[in-house]
Amino acid sequence: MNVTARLSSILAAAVLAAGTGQAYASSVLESEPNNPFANAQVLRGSTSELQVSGALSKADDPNDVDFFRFFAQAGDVLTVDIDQGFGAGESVDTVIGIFDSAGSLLRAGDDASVDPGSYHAYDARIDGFVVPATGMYTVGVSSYPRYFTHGGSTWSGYVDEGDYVLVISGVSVPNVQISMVIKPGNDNVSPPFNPRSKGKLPVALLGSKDFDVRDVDQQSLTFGATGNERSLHKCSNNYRDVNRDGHRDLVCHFYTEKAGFGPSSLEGHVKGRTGGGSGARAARAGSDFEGSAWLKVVPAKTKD
Ligand SMILES: [Ca+2]
Ligand SMILES: [Ca+2]
Ligand SMILES: [Ca+2]
Ligand SMILES: [Ca+2]
Repeated sequence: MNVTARLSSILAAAVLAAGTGQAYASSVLESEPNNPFANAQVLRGSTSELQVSGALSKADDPNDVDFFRFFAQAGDVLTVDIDQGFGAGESVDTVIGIFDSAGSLLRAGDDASVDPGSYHAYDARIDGFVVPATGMYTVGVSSYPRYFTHGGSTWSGYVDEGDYVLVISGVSVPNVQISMVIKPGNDNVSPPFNPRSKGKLPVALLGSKDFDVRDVDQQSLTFGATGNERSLHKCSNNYRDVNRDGHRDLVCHFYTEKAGFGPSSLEGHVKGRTGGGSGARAARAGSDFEGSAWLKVVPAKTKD
């Protein structure tokens, strides 16, 4: 297909997608190389749905297949769905597989009934996959007749090419509870402060064996009366062990004025997410966390 035809088919697909109520605004683009299995692209999301726009393309690899890795929890019921792969100018007949972290093929999927995001039954789908254990899982996308086998290799055969959208839904959003201290180093358990202060409030996010503070995406941090306040000034990156328990901690400074505290505030809340990094750290990343700590607000002076 020439470029103009390609472009008009993409536009046609976009218009049709809009017509069916399907929106892929939050899709990430595939990042090659995402094969073989060990090179899977890690997908992270703050919602229960992960979306990626990909292509099986000989320009990527003469035998292109695509792998995407994500975190899921035991009991999650997943739908893994290909949309816009075949029909309306698209022409790849997709097959998919779900693998555990060791590469065992747990489920395979091929043609399905036409759903709201698909034009043709050739788009693969797996419904009702129950996640057996909390951990990392991988979805592979290939084309008929190159079905997946254990380890992420495929049957040989004609290499089909084309764009697709992969939608993984039903992933539970992890929400890890962490410990924190407001005004660390102050011996008072509830250090008093003035909520109208122009100053900054130091908060220590306490690391543990399950929470490595180096994984924190610092720009994601919000802190204050509800935990949604965008009050971050900056974090210090020396990861000092504030409470001397052998785990690194992260001390961040937040603008007191932006934290939204009032005279009746009892607790401060922090919210954030892990993300970034590489290697084993990236594999652990991608979960939301929150923490709370007591605070004591200086009583307002009354004139009487
Ligand atoms: Ca690809
Ligand atoms: Ca690939
Ligand atoms: Ca579909
Ligand atoms: Ca198919």
